[in-house]
Amino acid sequence: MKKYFMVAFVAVIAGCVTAFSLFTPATTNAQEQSPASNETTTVAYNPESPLAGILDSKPVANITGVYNGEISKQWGLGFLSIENIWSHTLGNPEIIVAVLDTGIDTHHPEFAGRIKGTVNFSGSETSDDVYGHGTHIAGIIGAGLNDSGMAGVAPGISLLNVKVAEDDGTCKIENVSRGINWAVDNGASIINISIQLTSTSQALEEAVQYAENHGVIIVAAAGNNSPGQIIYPASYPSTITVTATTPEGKLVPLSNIAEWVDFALPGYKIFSTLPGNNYGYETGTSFATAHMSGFIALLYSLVSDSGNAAYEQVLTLLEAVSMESDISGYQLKTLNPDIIAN
Ligand SMILES: [Ca+2]
Repeated sequence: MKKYFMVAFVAVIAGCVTAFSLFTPATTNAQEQSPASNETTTVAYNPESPLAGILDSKPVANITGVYNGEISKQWGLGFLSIENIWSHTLGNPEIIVAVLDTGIDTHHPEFAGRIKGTVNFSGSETSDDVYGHGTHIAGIIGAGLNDSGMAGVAPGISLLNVKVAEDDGTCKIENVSRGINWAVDNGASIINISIQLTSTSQALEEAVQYAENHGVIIVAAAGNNSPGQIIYPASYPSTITVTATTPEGKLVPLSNIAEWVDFALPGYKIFSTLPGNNYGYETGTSFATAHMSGFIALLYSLVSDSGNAAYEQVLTLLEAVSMESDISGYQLKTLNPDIIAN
């Protein structure tokens, strides 16, 4: 059976330099500081924003000071002006993001009580994350705001651990298809796929269609270091496809770019969880993708509809906070939640 490689690790297996090892240590260095946001501005929002009516109806939480502590290493949260939305929701625990990946370290304290299901479609004997990729993705999406380590974009939402990739970082197409179907059937609103497949199958096409029919959003990585190749499921029109930027708004080297790529989001030196109660930095389109999944989970947390009505409303809100941007000469969308704020 032909195998395919995880986004961040494809070049490792090909014997080249990886997209993330160029820049990032494998483990946490407490002295290292990513470009951190020190924003502590008072939350306000433009009353003409499409989000204004929704935000008006939500209680305001006190998040003063978080930028100086738990999330100081996470420039991606500053990029998202996360305080604008966190003051209204940290994420609804009924909103579920499925992480189709190498597994999640479900014992990591950052996910305590919020992993609502686990399944193992891989050939591994364990549903835990041996490789480290899936735990990092899960942390970016939903690590807890618990005065420890770091926080995910949506620290209040719930997760599904859908292990579809092997312990060496490779992945079979049919396991991605099975994972998508399982996630839809088990309550996911969003499916994060930071996996690059270079071919597809009828079953994968049908699974992507199944998700769309059920109002489930698939967020997929554009992939790394494979110029000119069509990447699946990222290239399907119904998926939201994400490539990676630096804090300066440049395309991260080796990030794929193509007409089927929708967004560019933070994917450089991204701090997140690793197995064994660890943390560390990684770089690549995988991690940019996770920012989008977390952000969409917050949008889902703000809408009161469910099912396909929520899906349509969330896509409308996403469009409202998106803007065209020049990323190293390419016209891509990025998120501009400052539209909400003045
Ligand atoms: Ca935390």
